[in-house]
Amino acid sequence: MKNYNILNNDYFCHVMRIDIITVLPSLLESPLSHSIIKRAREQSLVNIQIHDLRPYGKGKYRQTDDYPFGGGAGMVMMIEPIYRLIEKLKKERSYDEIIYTTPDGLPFTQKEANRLSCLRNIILLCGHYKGIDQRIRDHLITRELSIGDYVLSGGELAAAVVTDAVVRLLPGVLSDETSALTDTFQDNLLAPPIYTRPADFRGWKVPEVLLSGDPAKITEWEEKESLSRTERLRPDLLDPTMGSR
Ligand code: 6GU
Repeated sequence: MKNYNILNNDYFCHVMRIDIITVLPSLLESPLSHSIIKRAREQSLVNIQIHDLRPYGKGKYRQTDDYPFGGGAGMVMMIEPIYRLIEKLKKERSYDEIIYTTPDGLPFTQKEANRLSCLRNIILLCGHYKGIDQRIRDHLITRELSIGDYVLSGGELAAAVVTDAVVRLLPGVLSDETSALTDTFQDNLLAPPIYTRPADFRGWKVPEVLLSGDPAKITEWEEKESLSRTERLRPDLLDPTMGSR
């Protein structure tokens, strides 16, 4: 097992725990129950708990949202249900970060995924439609993250994205062959093109160099392709004045 995650110097002692709070648990179950994340959970490399906020709702109808003060369209998630659930979780363990997924949060980047992967316990609170009572953000939330400049109908898909990006970085989740070190963004470069058999499909040929068997030449070609792809498609990644990842 390759421990590229050198900051996480006591990772032997614990399993990262991610508690996700949502009014739509089923929206999160499936994205976090397949492939790499599924295996990571089965092997206890991460403990992901999805919490339905509904039972913590108010009154007979377990209400979790209400009309906004001052009027306007849309409902706002109420303080009490979220407060009750977060307090319950906090009594059981301490949390390094309580994250709210929202389009007006800080941009979620590979750098942030790397940072979160070094933490022990985190809560992800999924925003819903219009948003949540500002006092939750002021008093309970420690970080607000957005996955991009577009609006989703809820924070669930964003929470699934954040969880996926973090879990695959945990020690033991990826094999040597699929090491996160070669990912697009890990070095601010896009990945080079890849190919498999057949070497010639109806005249669509694999680049000659990849069939050469010369590892040094192949690496040189891949680095050149990475760089030219990045210059062409994402010049912002190469320009440090346009923000770092
Ligand atoms: Cl985190 N939530 C929502 N609702 N929309 C988003 C987002 C988050 N990130 C980008 N768009």
